[in-house]
Amino acid sequence: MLRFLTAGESHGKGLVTIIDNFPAGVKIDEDFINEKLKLRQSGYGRGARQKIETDKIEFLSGVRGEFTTGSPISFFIKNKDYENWRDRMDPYKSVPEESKIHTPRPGHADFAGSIKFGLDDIRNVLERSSARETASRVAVGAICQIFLKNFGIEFASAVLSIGGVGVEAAEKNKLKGQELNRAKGSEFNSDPFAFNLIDLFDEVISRNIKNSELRMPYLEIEERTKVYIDKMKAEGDTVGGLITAQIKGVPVGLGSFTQWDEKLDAHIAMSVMSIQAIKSVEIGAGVKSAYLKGSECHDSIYCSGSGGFYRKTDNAGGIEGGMSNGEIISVTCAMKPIPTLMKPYLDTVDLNTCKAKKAFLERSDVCAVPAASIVVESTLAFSICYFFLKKFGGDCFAEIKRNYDGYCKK
Ligand code: EPS
Repeated sequence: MLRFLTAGESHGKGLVTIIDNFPAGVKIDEDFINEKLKLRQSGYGRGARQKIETDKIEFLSGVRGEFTTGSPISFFIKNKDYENWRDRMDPYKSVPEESKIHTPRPGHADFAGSIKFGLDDIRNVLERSSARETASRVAVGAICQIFLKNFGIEFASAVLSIGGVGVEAAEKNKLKGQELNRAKGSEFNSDPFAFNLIDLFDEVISRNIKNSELRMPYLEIEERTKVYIDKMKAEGDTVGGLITAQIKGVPVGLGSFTQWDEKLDAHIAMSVMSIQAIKSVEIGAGVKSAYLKGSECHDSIYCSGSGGFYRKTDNAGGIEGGMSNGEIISVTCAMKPIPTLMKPYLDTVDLNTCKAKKAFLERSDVCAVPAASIVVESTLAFSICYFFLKKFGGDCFAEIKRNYDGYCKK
């Protein structure tokens, strides 16, 4: 069973990750991983911290001569900012009373985390709950993507809207350019909230996402969104948004209908929901399915001339009965605004004295939605890799390839 563990604090020495049960014989492209790490650091609205860091993977084990060996893969990602935090993050030096934090930020892990672990300094919670940890997860996802690319499985992600900006323009665009939509002819397609049906693999759309500082599929809404982010920054506030991700080339039958925890959509929901600040996960038409009739919602099945099967619509988001059905897997999720604000808007209390306080102010990102879209793509890559290895098994690449080819030939 493929699994991974991460460790590390936001201002500690760095992040350590172990991936277990990854097959041998997979050629590792370090540039691809570092490119994904760089993408995760970018995006309009990121804070000063990203100017300090240049995330790069340093393999400690499990990769030799460019190929995985089958042993646990471990790697390190350095926190350059540690130099500025040495004193406060030292494993041996005691923490002076005046530098301890006792006022939890509403919306953060601070409150429940410090009560749960009996901690008298909220820094012990915030350091680990920080989204800095997502650098590890992006590297894990990139390694999974490298493996899955060998089987024609590709991933894409985009930001649909930030703080509500983008929704209206996306709708306008969709109405004037139906050809950009994958699911042509579907009644659901004309719905303004059918964002999940934007084809992220379309040449124009994917070029737009690549050229956009916000990773948005429609460049004309980018300027308007940036103005909004600037306004939030000036107000000392933060903003969230909607993210979508798609996976192409997944064979029929990953996941299972036989047990609750074998379902691909259940695993995907857990993966995506585990990302810091994510508050919802939808697959395919998602919430909208509740408003459709059965005859509108379900994707009719057709035979292609070559002996395969296809659908004209994809409201199921590529998953039926907990299994991939061969169509594009599409996931949409909502990210809440980051809870660390630059102005004292939120009320809180001192956990020691119970006195009313304002939430503490700290350097943060105004908007990290573009970065989170890369994290979403990465966690999906782990989920797909997990089920791919379950189905096609094997300890080395050649064995897995034989199993895959045998299944696909059937
Ligand atoms: C974060 C706060 C900011 C972010 C950080 C997550 O860091 P700092 O407190 O050092 O300014 O930049 O994210 C990262 C460091 C990262 O690499 O994504 C938080 O409070 O969660």
